[in-house]
Amino acid sequence: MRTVTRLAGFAVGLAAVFGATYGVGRVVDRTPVVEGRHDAAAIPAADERGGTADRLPGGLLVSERGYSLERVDAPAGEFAFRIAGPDGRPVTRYEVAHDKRMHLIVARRDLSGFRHVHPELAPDGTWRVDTPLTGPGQWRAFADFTPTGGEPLTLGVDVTVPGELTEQPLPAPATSTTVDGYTVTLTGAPQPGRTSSLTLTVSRNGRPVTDLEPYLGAYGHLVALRRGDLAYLHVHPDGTPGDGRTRPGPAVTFLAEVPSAGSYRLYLDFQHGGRVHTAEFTVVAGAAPTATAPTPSGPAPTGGADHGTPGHGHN
Ligand SMILES: [Cu+2]
Repeated sequence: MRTVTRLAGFAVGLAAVFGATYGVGRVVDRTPVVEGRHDAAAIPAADERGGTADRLPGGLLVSERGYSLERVDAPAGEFAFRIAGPDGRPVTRYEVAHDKRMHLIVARRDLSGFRHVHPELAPDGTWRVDTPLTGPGQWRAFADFTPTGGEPLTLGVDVTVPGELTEQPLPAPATSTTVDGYTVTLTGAPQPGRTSSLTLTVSRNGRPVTDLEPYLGAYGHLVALRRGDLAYLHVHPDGTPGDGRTRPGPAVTFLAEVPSAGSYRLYLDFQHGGRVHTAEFTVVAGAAPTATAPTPSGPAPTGGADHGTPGHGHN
């Protein structure tokens, strides 16, 4: 599997589209500008498409490489959108990636409320799904897709759901969490600018779970969102069901690369007992590795991906 596929969330950016970042606030009404959005401009100029040294994280832009995410008015209880292509018309042909032609991920700006759903495509190019926005707040919606004939792409848009919002503090970093009666343990720590191995281990009632079920073509599906700007990283397991070496648990290993130091929220979707469960973790990239995190290559020389000048003085 090509690296670019495995790290599908790392949209290979074009410097020319950075300016579009500043347009996001205008596209969506009533959404205050979030300071962290400026982070995109701090990322060093990316290579041409296909470059590997510098990557713009996915999901920061509402429009990229000629494709734009456009919300469509929908009845209450439904979320609808289109992808406009380089010719301005709705895209109707998509490649299947990880079992689906469209992955829609939503989270609030405070990283709460994560949902990962799969809309249905109408012939006119409109994607519709029962709304995954579960309550009031400032949400970010990510469309993760591959247009036929194009490269994988993740576009993001802000969505406001009116109502009283109680902002949730980001949970403290932890290496273990529970969800639906499962205990999930994380080993490994992301290191900015290089690929790190993250292993999630699932148990229930103190026993390792060794019969995880394939979900979206894998034994686990991991999304990472960066605190502050919700840069989107979609990482996939190191191995797929049926490849002769990947076991159905208890451990699922991912290869992930985060673009900068900072706090990230990890969301692991896994299927067991016919149901999908989501385990969440806060991790801090760039912190000292934990004892369980192997760092075979020793201290990393600083890579090109984290040379960005932090901010640019709007305070
Ligand atoms: Cu999906």
